[in-house]
Amino acid sequence: MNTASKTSKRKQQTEAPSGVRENTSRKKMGGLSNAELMERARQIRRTIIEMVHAAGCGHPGGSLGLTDILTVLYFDILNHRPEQPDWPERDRLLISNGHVSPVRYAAMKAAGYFRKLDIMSFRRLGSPFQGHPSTRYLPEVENSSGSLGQGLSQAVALALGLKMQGRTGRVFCGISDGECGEGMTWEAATAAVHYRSPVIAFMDYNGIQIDGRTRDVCDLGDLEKKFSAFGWKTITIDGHDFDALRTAFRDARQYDAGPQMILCKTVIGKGVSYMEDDPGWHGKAPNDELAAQALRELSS
Ligand SMILES: Cc1ncc(C[n+]2csc(CCOP(=O)(O)OP(=O)(O)O)c2C)c(N)n1
Ligand SMILES: [Mg+2]
Repeated sequence: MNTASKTSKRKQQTEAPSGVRENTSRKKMGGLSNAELMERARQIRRTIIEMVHAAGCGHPGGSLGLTDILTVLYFDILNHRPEQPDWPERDRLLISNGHVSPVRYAAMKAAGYFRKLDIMSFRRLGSPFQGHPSTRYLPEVENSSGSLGQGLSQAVALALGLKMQGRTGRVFCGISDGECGEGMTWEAATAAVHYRSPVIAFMDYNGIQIDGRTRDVCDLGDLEKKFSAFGWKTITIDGHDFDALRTAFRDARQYDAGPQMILCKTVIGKGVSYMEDDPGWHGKAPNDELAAQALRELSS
């Protein structure tokens, strides 16, 4: 069964009961104030903590660090239809650093996806919400991941393909700074310029990877200068500033003559005091006490 037919099969299963108002289109989701986006981000952060705590494993740090970015994308930028995930004209969001699956699942759920699926089954045997997303079990996620460094290549090619087909949807792709230690990232960076792929990439630029700070593990240098030197249109912004994020992504939509990289300076573990900027929270679950503290800090 191909992805499209799997998606429509799932769509039939997830049809909302009559009378239930769906959170349908960008029109309905757009137009949110920064305060409203912030509130959604807070709820998404709570869900991340609950999912990882319930599973007893997972990656809370990068997920919390990316929450503001994904909130802006799903609620203000992406042209998508949660009730019709295989809509051909949709924007695509690929996430290459798949370990941040908690934020992806939680943000998509908040935006109206997975209406009849339980994201709290995260990481359980047989759950569609695998630790690293797979289109085999969850076609809505657009790309499978786990092996770092591959998503940018996929996105570069997909963006080019959609453009050649005359489709209006744009391709967004999240990568991490740790992935810039992967050679394949730079092959994608080269090809994107050669073929003028209109991909809109953004980086979780938190200065941290699995073994510690990127400058200590394998110094990546100035990543804006590197992408710029490869020929990408680049900008560095604060990945927790809603105005900066909205402006950068909106501006990016206006340009399709080549690849763009929005480098988002983020803080790993953002929103939970004991996780912030601590590489130790790259990939472990909080215990009962720490989860309760996190949820207290994330209460309104
Ligand atoms: C090809 C590949 N090599 C190594 C790993 C193991 N690994 C998992 S996460 C990670 C660190 C990646 O850095 P980053 O995404 O920046 O981490 P974060 O900021 O989320 O802590 C590594 C090396 C992997 N998943 N895939
Ligand atoms: Mg990182």
